[in-house]
Amino acid sequence: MVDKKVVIDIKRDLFGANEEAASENAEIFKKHGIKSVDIMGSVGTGKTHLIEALCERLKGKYRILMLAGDLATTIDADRVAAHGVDTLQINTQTACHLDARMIRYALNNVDLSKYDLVFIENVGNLICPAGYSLGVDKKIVVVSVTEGPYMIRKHPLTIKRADMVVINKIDLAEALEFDVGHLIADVREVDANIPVVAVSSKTGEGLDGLINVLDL
Ligand SMILES: Nc1nc2c(ncn2[C@@H]2O[C@H](COP(=O)(O)OP(=O)(O)OP(=O)(O)O)[C@@H](O)[C@H]2O)c(=O)[nH]1
Ligand SMILES: [Mg+2]
Repeated sequence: MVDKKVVIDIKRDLFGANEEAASENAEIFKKHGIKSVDIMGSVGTGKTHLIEALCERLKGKYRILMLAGDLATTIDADRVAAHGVDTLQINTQTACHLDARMIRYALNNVDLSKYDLVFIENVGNLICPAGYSLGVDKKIVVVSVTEGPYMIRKHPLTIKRADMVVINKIDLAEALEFDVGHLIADVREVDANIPVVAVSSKTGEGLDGLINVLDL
């Protein structure tokens, strides 16, 4: 008797399809000479604030497009648009992350000849976005001193899948008795070589260094 049971590895299928779409996105960015950065991090770590600060510093050098991922609202896209930067909000409705096909849909709906740098703000969440490649040059994770000292140790996978770690809100470290050096040491435990930059997107401290490390 023929065994007609077919086992489909849904996880492999799902992630495989995303990887394919991500490779195609990478080709699209390359074809248009666009640099691209995916910014991940928990809710409230300062992803939008960081993008606003970077746009202020970089909008004279690059024509920037910002894609904002959130379950609902256009709040983050509106905040960045207030800096004179083009934005597009992607509302995922139920999904806890952006995926490569959502980015493709967005890219298909803009004139890419108008841009040379794309910032993508992923959905506020330290877990899901790390599992989905978007086809960008750099995937960075923003943690901040307000989430407590254990974020890195609790989320090693996200660090492993990132190209860079940004520690934000260092202006608050003293008041919160937060040891930034300790957090950097935690990152080093997970990945000895990943670049780590400590910044305050509020005061601007560390942002020039971050721009350097991002090669922008
Ligand atoms: N003191 C201080 N506050 C900051 C800094 N960066 C962001 N904030 C504040 O932190 C809060 C959250 O910042 P957002 O930029 O909205 O954070 P987010 O990561 O985009 O949040 P979601 O999109 O909701 O996940 C806001 O009140 C910001 O003003 C910083 O460097 N220092
Ligand atoms: Mg935001």
